[in-house]
Amino acid sequence: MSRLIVISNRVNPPVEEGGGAVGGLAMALAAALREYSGVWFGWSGQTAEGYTGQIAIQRVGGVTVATVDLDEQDRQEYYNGYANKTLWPLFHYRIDLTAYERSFDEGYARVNRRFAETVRPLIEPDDFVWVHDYHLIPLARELRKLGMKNRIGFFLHIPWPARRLLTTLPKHRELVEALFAYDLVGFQTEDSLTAFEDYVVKEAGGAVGAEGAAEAFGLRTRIGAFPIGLDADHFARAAQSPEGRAQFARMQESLAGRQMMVGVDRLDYSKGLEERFLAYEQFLIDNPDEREKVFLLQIATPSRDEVEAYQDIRARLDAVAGRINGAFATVDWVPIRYVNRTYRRDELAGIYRAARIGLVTPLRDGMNLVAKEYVAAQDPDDPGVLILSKFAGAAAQLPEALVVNPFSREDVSEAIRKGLAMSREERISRWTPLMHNVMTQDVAAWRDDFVAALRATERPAAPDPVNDQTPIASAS
Ligand code: ADQ
Repeated sequence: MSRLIVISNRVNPPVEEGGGAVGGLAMALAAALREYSGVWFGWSGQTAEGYTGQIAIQRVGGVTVATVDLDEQDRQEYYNGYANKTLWPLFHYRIDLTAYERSFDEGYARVNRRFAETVRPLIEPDDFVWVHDYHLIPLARELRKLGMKNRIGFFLHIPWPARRLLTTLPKHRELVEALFAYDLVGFQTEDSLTAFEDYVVKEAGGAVGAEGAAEAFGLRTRIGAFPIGLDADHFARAAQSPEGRAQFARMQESLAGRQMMVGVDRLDYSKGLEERFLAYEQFLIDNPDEREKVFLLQIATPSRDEVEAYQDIRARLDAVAGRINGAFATVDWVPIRYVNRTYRRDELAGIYRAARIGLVTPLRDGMNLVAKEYVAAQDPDDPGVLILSKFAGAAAQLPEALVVNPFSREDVSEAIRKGLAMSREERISRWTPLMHNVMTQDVAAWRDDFVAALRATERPAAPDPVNDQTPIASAS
């Protein structure tokens, strides 16, 4: 039976099934790898002097993990540079923060080449390969150059940007062309898929077919939307676990009769944290009688702190939270509890369950798993209210949330007021379909759909009757 080779920038398998702080994605991939007795390859997170390509192989939680160290220049140009200062901001619609530097380009190409050369000997002819995220877009092309004929799929965890934005990238054509070396390219949402198709047709002069075929640069691939889900069942149970219950009880006690709103995010400018704080301030201004009856618990884990834009947003959030607290706090009430640490998943589940409102207001987000976690952790008899940005991929799947425009303080402020006042009956009637979606469209369904679609593709090198019969719309 063919094995599955997963390749991502960082490798993060759970040490043990159900392990404390591990995310659902890692658990899902680890489960798939166990099923297909595969290998997970990526960067160790460490740097060494000069790239050696020496692979460290370990067995972790039943999964074979293969990692390499990068050299310092790679880390700066590829990881901090092209991945996190160029592609991340650009794909999140922040061209004001996007760095267009040639050395980043070169570092990105170099690391993808090195990854391909290093992982190549681990891959057998029957294996199929699943590459993850924006760090590794050119990887399949590099593997093809080394003669690899295996089926290779790619999944983009972040949004695909609008054509006009993407064309600000000096080598945008090269980047998109690289995607055509994959057999299957998956996006989070129909929206991203449509934006990709728009580029293919209008910018690359290619064509897209009804059956998920795309053609450009003289190459063909399959494309599709595969919305990622949560390890929902596990997460729902975590809220009821001893640790989840203990955290819930601890939160209940600290509420002192007040209602809690919760936000949980990586500390990232795409998550709309500053706008969220300002919208909450607007709510406090608009609803003076609600002050002291509610507070916001914002958990924000620092990330990518070598990148200046992340240092800036962190400093701004400290300042805004401090200012709001200074302006509104009383001797026994602080409007924003702002916490910069990481919690175990069962603790998080308990915290979500104690919150009347889950405030998930990114300015742009591929999917956003926090929205789904909030839903999964609720008490079916007394669920809370999800306030969700229309610019999170999750909004397409979770329309029963209070869907808001995170750029509008008034809009978010009104949703908070509505959420706090919402009857139990309405909360239940909104939460029920949300929970149904979260439970059925879970991470296992996502993984299985993608892997099945990848297995169903045909290598174009062989005659490809499916593709060849697909009517391809001409560029318009
Ligand atoms: P992220 O941008 O990291 O992921 P998200 O989907 O919200 O965003 O996932 C964050 C995860 O980190 C959640 O599981 C959350 O519980 C966890 N987390 C955040 N803060 C935490 C804390 N303080 N303690 C413990 N856990 C914390 C990218 C894309 C998303 C996409 C995912 C998966 O940007 O749009 O949904 O990949 O594809």
